[in-house]
Amino acid sequence: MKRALITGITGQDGAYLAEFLLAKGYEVHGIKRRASLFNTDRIDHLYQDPHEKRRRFILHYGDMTDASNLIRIVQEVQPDEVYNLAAQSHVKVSFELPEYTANVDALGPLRLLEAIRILGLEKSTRFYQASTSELFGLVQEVPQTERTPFYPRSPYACAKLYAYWIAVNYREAYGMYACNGILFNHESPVRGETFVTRKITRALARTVLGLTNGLHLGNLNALRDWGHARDYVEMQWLMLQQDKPEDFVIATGHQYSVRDFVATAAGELGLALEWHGEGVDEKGVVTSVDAKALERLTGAAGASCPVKPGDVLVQVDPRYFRPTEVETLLGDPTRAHERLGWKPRTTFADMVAEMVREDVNLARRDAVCKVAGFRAFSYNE
Ligand code: NDP
Ligand code: GDR
Repeated sequence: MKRALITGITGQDGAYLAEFLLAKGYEVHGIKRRASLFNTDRIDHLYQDPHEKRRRFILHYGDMTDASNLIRIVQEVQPDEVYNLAAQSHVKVSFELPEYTANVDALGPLRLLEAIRILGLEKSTRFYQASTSELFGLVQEVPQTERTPFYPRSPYACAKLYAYWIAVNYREAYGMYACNGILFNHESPVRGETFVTRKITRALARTVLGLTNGLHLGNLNALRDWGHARDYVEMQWLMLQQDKPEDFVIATGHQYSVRDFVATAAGELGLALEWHGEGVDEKGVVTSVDAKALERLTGAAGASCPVKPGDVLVQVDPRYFRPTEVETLLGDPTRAHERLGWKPRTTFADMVAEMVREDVNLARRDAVCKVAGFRAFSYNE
């Protein structure tokens, strides 16, 4: 049985990858951080009781900033494959936490690679580094391939640039099987709530169920190549199954704007939008509400929808602008198609629909509590 170690297992990709590897028969070990609240929501369905004899899903407390901890875990697990997914992964937040981001996202992978080397596992343990299309930043070429020059535009991307090159260097210096997946944005119903896609689907779902009132966004013109996380984790595994380690761009080859994303998600809910104004004054205004579509999705009578034609659904708030923005990203995944036989399965429209559906379900649960007037039981009553 192959043994995999996943850092960042509590994150979006970690959860999908763990599920994927378990289905392939792997023993899966993951590193989770100590937190004051439970932080394992995304992997709770995979949990196996520590008292079970033949457990294949095992979590270890750890942190990418703690080298001795990483050495101990790697020694204990003796992994065939290490997937380094852990990161402070929010680009905007990295401007506020630049040093911490560098510590986790740049030095973290170095610590992990060193742990493998110190323990003499450099010829037996394969290493995957979660690299990113953010490396292309101020793009030098469209579409971006494995040969497009990098131009990082945030502390996050600068840290990931170091991580990219240190993985290449350990491959060349020590003959390690280390490779970079240069992944373009990928989303899912378990995407973090502050990334733009999930922020949109969550806010729109909550709006039609009367739990909130539209949303504020930053740069509506940003263009991204959005795929589904479920498709992309398969690629992470495939990259570690080759004869020799190589770096690959993973993308769909299709590009949409943030504005397109809003319109597609709103359309899924039966809301049509028109855009008025420009720049910080731009607004997304509802032009029509398809009560039947809404009813199909939410279960609530469409006519009771609090959103009416003329309502402002989206407003621009400059607080979400970034000091330096990545305006456009579009990947060319030809190499991955040709060498690994990989193609993304989920279309943009299907992915948005799935995210909207799941957020509607979550919002319905909250709406039931609101309508039924849930009140915690008090022992003094
Ligand atoms: P998430 O933000 O959902 O998950 C990040 C994971 O890293 C979480 O498990 C988090 O733990 C963990 N983590 C953060 N800091 C530390 C630390 N100091 N020590 C240990 N673990 C830590 O990211 P995604 O799943 O979306 O992305 C996975 C990786 O892929 C990241 O490296 C990201 O930068 C990269 N990437 C992502 C893309 C995307 O579009 N999703 C595209 C390209 C690259 P906790 O749950 O406790 O916060
Ligand atoms: P990104 O994802 O920065 O590409 O990094 P994010 O969803 O945060 O932003 C995408 C684009 O949308 C614009 N935007 C907003 N973004 C957020 N978060 N919130 C807003 O309100 C908003 N309004 C507009 C942004 O300016 C940006 O242009 C993600 C992360 O997963 C990284 O870890 C990963 O490396 C890259 O994708 C590839």
